[in-house]
Amino acid sequence: MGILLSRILSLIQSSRSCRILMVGLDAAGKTTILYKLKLGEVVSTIPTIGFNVETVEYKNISFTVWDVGGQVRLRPLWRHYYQNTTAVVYVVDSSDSERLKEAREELEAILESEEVAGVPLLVIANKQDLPGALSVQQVSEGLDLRQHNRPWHVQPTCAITSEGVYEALDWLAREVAK
Ligand code: G3D
Ligand code: MG
Repeated sequence: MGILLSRILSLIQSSRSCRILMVGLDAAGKTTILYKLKLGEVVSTIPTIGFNVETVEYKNISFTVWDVGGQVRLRPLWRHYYQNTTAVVYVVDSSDSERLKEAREELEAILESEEVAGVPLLVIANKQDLPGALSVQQVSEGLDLRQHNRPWHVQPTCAITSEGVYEALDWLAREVAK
């Protein structure tokens, strides 16, 4: 926690605004993580374009969160949120190996957008507490992360207990500070 705070403070001192997109399939654990970060009030809105978006603002850092998957027709609308993105956080339910392929397809659909070209990618391999959870290596391979031309990192977490959540942000903060 102390490390996280100091990283966040150094981000603020750099006075650059920092926009973080946090996405993933529904039930991956995004909302849980957002609340665990305790950065501030989580605001949930349903813009006219028709999907639920959660945001948290903390000084000059903003998190924007939504569910991907299932609705290919909505994808073009997401681009509205891509502009000036500093980092992408992709949350995966590690216990849901059946949907890992879908998770990979949705991730690829986001990352092919030029607005997020080269932007660091943090993958959160969440729900590590559940039996049969995929390992970091299995998640990396399942998402085919090596194909991406950007800094990336996979962090195992259990959002319920916050285990790994601050380490995840620590990686992110270091990348963003570069
Ligand atoms: P989403 O915002 O990505 O859709 P949520 O996902 O944060 O709403 O989480 C979906 C469900 O998974 C929630 O359960 C939540 O408590 C649970 N969950 C989140 N992270 C973990 C984790 O690390 N381990 C376990 N075991 N469960 C987790 P409910 O029952 O509220 O739907
Ligand atoms: Mg949610």
